[in-house]
Formats: sequence, C-alpha cells, structure tokens
Amino acid sequence: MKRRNFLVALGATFVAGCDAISDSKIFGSLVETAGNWHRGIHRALGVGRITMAPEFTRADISPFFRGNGSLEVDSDAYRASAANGFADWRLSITGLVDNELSLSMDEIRALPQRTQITRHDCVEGWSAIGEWTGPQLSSILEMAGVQEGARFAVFRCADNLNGADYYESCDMDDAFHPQTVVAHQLNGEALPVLNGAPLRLRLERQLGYKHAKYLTGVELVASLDDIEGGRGGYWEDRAGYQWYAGI
Ligand SMILES: Nc1nc2c(c(=O)[nH]1)N[C@H]1C(S)=C(S)[C@@H](COP(=O)(O)O)O[C@H]1N2
Ligand SMILES: [Mo]
Repeated sequence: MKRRNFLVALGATFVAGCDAISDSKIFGSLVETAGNWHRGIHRALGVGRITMAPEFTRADISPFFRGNGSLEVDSDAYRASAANGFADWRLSITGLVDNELSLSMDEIRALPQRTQITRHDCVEGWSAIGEWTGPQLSSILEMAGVQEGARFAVFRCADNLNGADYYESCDMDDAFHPQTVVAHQLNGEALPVLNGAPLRLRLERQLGYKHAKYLTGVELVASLDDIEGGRGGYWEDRAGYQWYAGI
C-alpha cells in the first residue's frame, strides 16, 4: 500500500501525530505491515475508509455502568494489588514487536490520553453509555515497534471464568483504530473492579465481549490458530460468538 493511502486509511487523528515519526524506523515497519491489513468482510464494505463509533455527551452517561461476566478476579494476588491501588500492575506487550514492553500504571497514565463517551452494547441485550480515558493502543504499539507479519493483537486477562482464562483478539485495523483505548478510568474515576480494574480494552466498533477487562498483556501474532481454542476469544471458542462482532 502506498504511504498516502495508508495515511488516509488511518484517519485524521493518527495523521495529526504522524509528521514527527514519519521517518522513524517504527513508521517504516508499520507501512510494511499495512499490506496485510486489508482483509475481511468489514473491509469489503468500506475499502480504505475509517469508520468511527458514535460518541455521546456527558448528559448521555448512564447513571450506573453495570458489570457483566467476571465481576472481579478471584485471586489473593489480585485482591492484594487492588488494596494497593494496583501500584504493581503491569501491562506486557509481547510477540511480533521490536521491543517487548512491561508498562507500569504510571507509565500508562503518562502517555497521551484519549477520553471518549461511547455506548457499550452487550450481546445479551443491554447497553450502557460511559466515558472512558486511557492511551490509544496505537501509541503503545508504536512504542513497541510492530514487526512485519503481525496480523492480530491478542488481549490477555487476569480472570478465570469457569476454568479458563478470559482472552480476546482483534485485527491490526482495530488495534490501530483511534477509538481503541486501554482505559484506566470510567467517568473520570479510576476504573471500578466490576468494570475490569485497573485496565480494560475499549474496542468501540464491536460488541461488549470484545472489550477485555483485567488486561495484563497484548501479544501480537501472525495467526490465531494456536491461541487457546483457535477462534480468537473466550466466547468465540465456547459459544460460537462471532470473532468480528461489528455493531
Ligand atoms: N476479562 C474479561 N473481560 C470481559 C468479560 C469477562 O468476563 N472477563 N466479559 C465481557 C462481556 S460479555 C461484556 S458485556 C463486558 C462487560 O463489561 P462491564 O463489566 O464493564 O459491563 O466485558 C467483556 N469483557
Ligand atoms: Mo457481553
């Protein structure tokens, strides 16, 4: 893909920050990776065009953002970490990256932040609107340096649900989408335990089960075949939920 088309595909938010890094090694590796990104039905519907999930105003925020699925992580280590304000929590970035990272909460809070008010739609039939704050996943992946051949981001979680670790995944288009955020705040407060403290993914163009809570790691891979059940997510492996859960 030509560099200009690549910029158009990424949209204005990313372009604004692009000049500074356009000659960097990181940018070069992103451009090479871009050739692999255009696959899948959602792309066929809107070639090269970035679509944004609707955003709302503070007046639209739901009075209570309910929890669903795991409502905490059932381990002494998690409870100890929570009691300590998650000061020891780390987010690892591994797999097909130039530099594996292990980020502290302070490092995550020190990155440029995005705040967005979006509607969460659960496949079970409820919705809630909340204001999420955190760094864009794209800025974290740029720091790590995406290697050629990376096609999916796998999201690792601390909770175990009915005997298996929760996990999710998305393609590189969604990983670099401007509204894909590693959130540490809900409605201006530290993320509640119920909603995935201290870190949860926001993947705004897709259904609720894609928004991994209790996030511990992001792993870039070439294929999902060898990850857990091979279908890209906890519910995809068990209940036949769609991997691309576009809203
Ligand atoms: N780690 C983890 N992430 C998860 C889940 C879970 O059980 N564990 N449930 C998913 C589902 S089905 C939904 S609808 C949302 C619920 O987010 P909430 O608890 O903030 O409402 O989280 C998603 N992410
Ligand atoms: Mo859900």
